[in-house]
Amino acid sequence: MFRTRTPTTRLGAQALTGALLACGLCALGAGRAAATTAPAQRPAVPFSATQPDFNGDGYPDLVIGAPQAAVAGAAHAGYVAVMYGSVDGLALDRRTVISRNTGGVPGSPKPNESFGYAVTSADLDDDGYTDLVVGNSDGPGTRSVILWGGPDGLSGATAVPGSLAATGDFNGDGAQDVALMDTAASSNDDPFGTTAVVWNGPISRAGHPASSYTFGENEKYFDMRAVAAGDLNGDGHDDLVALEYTGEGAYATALYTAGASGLGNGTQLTSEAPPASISLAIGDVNGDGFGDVLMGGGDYGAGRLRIGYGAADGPKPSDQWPVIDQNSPGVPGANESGDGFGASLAVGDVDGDGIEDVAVGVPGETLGTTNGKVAAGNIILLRGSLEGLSGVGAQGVSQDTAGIPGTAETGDHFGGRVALDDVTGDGHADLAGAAPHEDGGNGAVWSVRGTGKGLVAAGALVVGPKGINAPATGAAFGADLR
Ligand SMILES: [Ca+2]
Ligand SMILES: [Ca+2]
Ligand SMILES: [Ca+2]
Ligand SMILES: [Ca+2]
Repeated sequence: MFRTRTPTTRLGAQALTGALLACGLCALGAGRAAATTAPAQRPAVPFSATQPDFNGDGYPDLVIGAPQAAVAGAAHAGYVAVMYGSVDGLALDRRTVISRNTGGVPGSPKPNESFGYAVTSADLDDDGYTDLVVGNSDGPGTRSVILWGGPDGLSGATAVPGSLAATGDFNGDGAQDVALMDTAASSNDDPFGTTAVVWNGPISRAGHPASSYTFGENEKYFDMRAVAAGDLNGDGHDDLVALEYTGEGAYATALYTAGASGLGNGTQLTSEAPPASISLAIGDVNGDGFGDVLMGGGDYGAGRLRIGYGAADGPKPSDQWPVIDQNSPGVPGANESGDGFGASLAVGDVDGDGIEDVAVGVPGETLGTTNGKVAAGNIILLRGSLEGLSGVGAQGVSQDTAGIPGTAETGDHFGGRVALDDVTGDGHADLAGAAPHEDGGNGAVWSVRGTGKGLVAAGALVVGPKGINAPATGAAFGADLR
């Protein structure tokens, strides 16, 4: 759980506002079913308070991965761009670009390392400033880095094992931990296998965790492809969900329920049909204090979002999970093969009612009814409520939405990645949506503001690599966001 210090008191105040609004909704909903009653387990700080604030000014910041960029002559070496939030949102001149070529970052730019293909954050040294974990895709055997937050933003770095990371307080001691997976994506029958280790926080800048342990007995034989962390059973320990390649063309998702000693062995949540292009997120979308598992995408088809609501004994079996797709009432757009509804997901409270909402990327969506722009892409905002996530109040945003910069074009894949960070610090999460294929594969990211009425076009901004003087050609800018 994110703990506030002096520079982040704005976030604390927003958390209080959100809680009061949520209680107001409880009162309004008093005549409804007992299931809407707020339980005692509700956390003191909403999940959305875990947003990254690297410079500790109270305004959450946005991280953009550009893993395919050439750096210092090394093709596909990659970098990350950090855009700092402010009362006016993001600005092109308020950013830091960091690669293996940046002073203080271990290593040097390496062809095909794809630094920045996966990014995640938490305050890992417990100094009140969020830190950033940047992964590479050249595993197994690769080493990621932690970039350290501070009053001037990110600077300095420490090498850590693995290519893919998830942060959370797994052992429930109040310090943020990081699960580090040394893994890779095998395209053969046999997985490479994963070495999964947790570094318990706080972690020193010299690279020493408070303690560490390995977890996941079966993962020695499986590849981990995607991960998400959050507390699904309300016991104060963050749990982990992972998408895994188990070999012979088979995929599954697994749940690692954390206990007093942290993460142990996984149990299977779902089996997935290949190619298992699943995105994972955890957030509390029904305001009951239990984190809920969100699984988006699923195949090259229309895509769907499955919701495993958390509870004291964890989520129900997955065959009982509700499903939302573009056939669901209120959800914009048509349910078509290839849309990839849910190929990317992000959780945050956009409308400020204290309940988390979900941005759903639909990067394969065709826009326009005649001569449709195939895979121009779309992002749909679904609202959380005390009854759960639904199509009620859903909104679609694309480059063809009035007031949004840019023009939707065939193959942009707008919505290939999404994030919900409150970069204006007003208590409403703002949308970041990437089109990694925009501009011939250079990529670009849009920032769209959240309000009490949802997403609005006013103040929308587009950030591309050229606009921040970063390497642009084929960069896949926005291939990951945090
Ligand atoms: Ca900030
Ligand atoms: Ca820190
Ligand atoms: Ca919940
Ligand atoms: Ca909300």
